[in-house]
Amino acid sequence: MTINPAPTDALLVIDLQNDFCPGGALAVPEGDQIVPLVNRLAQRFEHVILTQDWHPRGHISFASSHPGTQPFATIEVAYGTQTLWPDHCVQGTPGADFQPGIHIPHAALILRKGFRREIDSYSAFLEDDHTTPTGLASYLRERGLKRLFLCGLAYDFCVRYSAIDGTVAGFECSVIEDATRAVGLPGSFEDTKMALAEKAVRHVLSSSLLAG
Ligand code: VGL
Ligand code: ZN
Repeated sequence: MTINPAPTDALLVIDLQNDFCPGGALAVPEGDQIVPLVNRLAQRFEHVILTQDWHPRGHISFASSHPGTQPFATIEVAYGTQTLWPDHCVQGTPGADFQPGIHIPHAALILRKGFRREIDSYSAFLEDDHTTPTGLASYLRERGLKRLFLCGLAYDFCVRYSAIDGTVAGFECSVIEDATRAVGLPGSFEDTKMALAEKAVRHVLSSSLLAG
């Protein structure tokens, strides 16, 4: 199958930042390996949007903000269950910078998320209270963008929730399976596959987008 990106399609590159790559604070296995592929995919799209996980110090998602807890444990917070992480993507630090191999000069929007201390935001559309919008849906609608292809990090967190919220907001979402990698907490990869299938989010391969 060949997919030719249309002028109403956008590539959404999720959180391709140093802290999510090997050597980073919350390294996703092989996270850096998708960078050349993402660069090539981006050339096929007129519209590219990058997201950037962007937390203040003392963010609610950091285990260090909750004495007595460890990274990867979960706690209950006002908006539900929160997985705790090592401190990562702290605003203005090198870990929050984009992976230096990314070369997408025509990307029109960099959307920062997770910048409120009291709410995490996996999704590029809604913060984790599932209510507070980031503004992305309005941006896409105003620009006439209808179909989204998602890549980046991490498959089982920010890619997952962005694809689901994007679908609920009325955008046709596909995940480019080989241009993403998972954190891989117990069961998280399998849960994500099921959750995306349930919302009719498609999985496509980069080859189908690069062929045409
Ligand atoms: C992410 C965990 C914490 C992600 C962000 O980008 O998938 N995961 N913050
Ligand atoms: Zn984060």
